[in-house]
Amino acid sequence: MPADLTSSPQWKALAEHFAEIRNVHLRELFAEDPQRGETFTASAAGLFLDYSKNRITSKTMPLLIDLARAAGLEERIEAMFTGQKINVTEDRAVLHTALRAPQGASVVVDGENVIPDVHAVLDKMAAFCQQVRSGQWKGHRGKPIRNVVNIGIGGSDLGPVMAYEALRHFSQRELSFRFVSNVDATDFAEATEGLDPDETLFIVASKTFTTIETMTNAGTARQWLLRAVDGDTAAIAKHFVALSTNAEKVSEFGIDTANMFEFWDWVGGRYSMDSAIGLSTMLAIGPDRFREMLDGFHEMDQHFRTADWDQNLPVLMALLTVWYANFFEVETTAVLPYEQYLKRFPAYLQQLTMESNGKYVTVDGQEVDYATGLIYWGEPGTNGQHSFYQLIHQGTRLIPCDFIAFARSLNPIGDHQDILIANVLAQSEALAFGKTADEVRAEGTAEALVPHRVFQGNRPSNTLFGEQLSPAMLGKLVALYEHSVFVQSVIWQIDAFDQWGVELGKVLAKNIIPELQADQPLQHDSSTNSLIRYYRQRRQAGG
Ligand code: G6Q
Repeated sequence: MPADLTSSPQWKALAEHFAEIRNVHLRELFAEDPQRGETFTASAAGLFLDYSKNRITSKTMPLLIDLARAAGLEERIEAMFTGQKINVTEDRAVLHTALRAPQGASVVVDGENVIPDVHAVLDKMAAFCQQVRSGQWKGHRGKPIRNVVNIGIGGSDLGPVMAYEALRHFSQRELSFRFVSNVDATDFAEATEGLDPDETLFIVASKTFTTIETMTNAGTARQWLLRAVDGDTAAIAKHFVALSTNAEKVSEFGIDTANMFEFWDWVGGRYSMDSAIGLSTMLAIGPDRFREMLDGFHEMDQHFRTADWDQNLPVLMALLTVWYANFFEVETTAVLPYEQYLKRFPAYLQQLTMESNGKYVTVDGQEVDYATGLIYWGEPGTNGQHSFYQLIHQGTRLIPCDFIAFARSLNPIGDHQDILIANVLAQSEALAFGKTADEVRAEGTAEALVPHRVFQGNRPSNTLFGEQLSPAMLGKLVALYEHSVFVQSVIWQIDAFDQWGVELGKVLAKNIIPELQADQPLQHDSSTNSLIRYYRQRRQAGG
């Protein structure tokens, strides 16, 4: 691995190449090479990636691949898959790939093969889900479960919410699913509004079982249930289950560890939707479809591990991200699914990408002198076209886009799908090629309006196409981005699997809570002190 990335020969070669092509327009690149739309593509695991509308020539990807090789990508991939402790700041293995490995595989951590444990938990989850879904599992007063409320935050929420929305089509519609994450009581109040406690199951999802938001919401849920059953704590066993690594805290809370579904410290929160944290997903779609999702993840894992890098979807997407972040100095990227079921996918990706690669020091603690993680954002198309796309088309910033689309709708009605797909294709075309002043004039536009109606184009995008959204397809898509994030981190030499940045605010909030609740001397900065006083004076109505 180069000690200093930006002075490595591979980086310098890229900088020189960038100087040559920075002003070259996609119009020229397409005109020069009529095969471009076929050459710059790759397919794997039922996903087709068209990356031809990127600002690259035939030299670019080989140079980026050289950079990845020099950064030790090959060894890092193997280190991850084989359970080495690549999360160095937490001294942990990073094994989300083991969560979807087939029975019979072997991944050894601290001398032990973890795969049998993974499958034992999956079996326990499946047995539980079958009981709940069939109505065999009864609440405390004998009613079957109709409502499932997942309480969790961050990695213990975003994956489950996203997956539930994405796979709603495959869900058991008699069961309703709600998600509580925010410590703002409104979240709990609205999520439980109208629910019958006798028919409600709470899933407390927390790797550590110490997260203040989740523990506060879980405590409130317990009171909500106990109020309905005249304080009979025996009801908890029928209405609460836990997803955690911390059995001690789970039983301290009052949940029988027989109702706990375990995972392990080598599963990072934002990489946990395919662990026990996915219990709500399995309840919704059933164990067989959950297995299909895991198989989709695994297929992409295998592709990532074995395919040549010039045909490797996660590697290609990661290298393009590095290209834009470090050479074009792009700051954000938009993820634009043309699939309504993926409406929470951009929010999910925000955590995956930004918590993983929002780091300013390398694995060995050196401050970097290059940009790392991009800002991810997005909304489903076509909605975004009628709001923020304006800035992508005609603003002053370069925003590479990932368009995601499927050939077949899960709800084929009339010609909706053709209209939807025409839009996604039209957007990437418009972004790449734009509209010149001559073209605008030729339409008879008044001269004063010409500049307003010119589209400069040369705005890059990837298009990811699949046949149809399914549990397996979702697994492939998530794994694709997980591995892309990892490849980026290897090049940037950062630890993609820790999240120290989340800590400071948590500690400070704990200190402030008692200061809000009782009058006591304040020793913060003058701004924080005065905000605390403002709140204290107003926290009670009429106070
Ligand atoms: C994810 C982060 C973070 C975490 C939440 C919830 O990678 O670590 O988002 O998932 O803070 O943590 P618990 O699951 O421990 O409650």
